[in-house]
Amino acid sequence: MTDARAIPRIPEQALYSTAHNKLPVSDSLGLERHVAEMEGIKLGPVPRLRIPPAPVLLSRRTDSVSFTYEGPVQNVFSLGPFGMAPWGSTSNFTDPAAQWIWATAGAAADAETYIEYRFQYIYNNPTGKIIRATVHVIADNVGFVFLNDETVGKTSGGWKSFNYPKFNVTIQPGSNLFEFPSENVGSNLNPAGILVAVKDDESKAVLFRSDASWKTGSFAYESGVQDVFALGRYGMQPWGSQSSFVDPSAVWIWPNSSAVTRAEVYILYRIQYLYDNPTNKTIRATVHVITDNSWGLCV
Ligand SMILES: [Ca+2]
Repeated sequence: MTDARAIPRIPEQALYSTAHNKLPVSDSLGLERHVAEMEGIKLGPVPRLRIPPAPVLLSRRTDSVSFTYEGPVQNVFSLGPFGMAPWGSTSNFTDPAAQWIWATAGAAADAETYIEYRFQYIYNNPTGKIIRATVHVIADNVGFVFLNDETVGKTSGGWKSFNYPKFNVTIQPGSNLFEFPSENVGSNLNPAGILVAVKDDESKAVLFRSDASWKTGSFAYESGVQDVFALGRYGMQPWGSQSSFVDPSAVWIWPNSSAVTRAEVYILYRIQYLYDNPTNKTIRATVHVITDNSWGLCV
């Protein structure tokens, strides 16, 4: 149960040795193919790589987009307009009508820290043309700006400064998904919110601003999941009960029903469980895991 085995792969040195270093480094699949061919291994056709365009390419694209909100979403809470306490009006924010929003009510006074909320807004550009615009954002405390699944930039504070974060973006024709994954920081409950306005660079008109119509995303299972098989309770063979596992009612599971006696090796399964915390408070917890054979944990 302790023999962690590495998944075999082509050593990195082989990919970047002198013989191959004229190949485009970004095309790692091509590199692996090239190495395989040099070693006399026949491979099937290369699947088309889906490489997201770099931001510079995005600004030239004029194809229509139709993004939708990501995951199950709920409405945000509007905390109040620009100028409100505790943030004040020192920043001289570009749009005084923008509202501070957060995922929990009362966040202008107190909000949990280190919980990431993904604030979302879909802007429909009906013009049939791209719009060059500027995203103005003040975050209490930190986060990112994403546009149509691409990272635009990082946010951090700004309510005390004229120099709060601003980002140039290109809005495509169609439904554009703006996302602001944000989190409050600190060792105790403290104020949290984000304030956003997006302005057309040419007309200087506000295209949209943060208000109660925004959504905040929560987590969902990733697509394509299927049920696991229950193999039997803790204590069962071949694993036994020597570990004195914390919960004897826990059940051994695996994606394959015959895994007690026989399971494929070197296949990485992503086993997921969605825990819905109904308390509206942070829960500090310990994860107890026994795995045959090796594992990693994402929360
Ligand atoms: Ca804060």
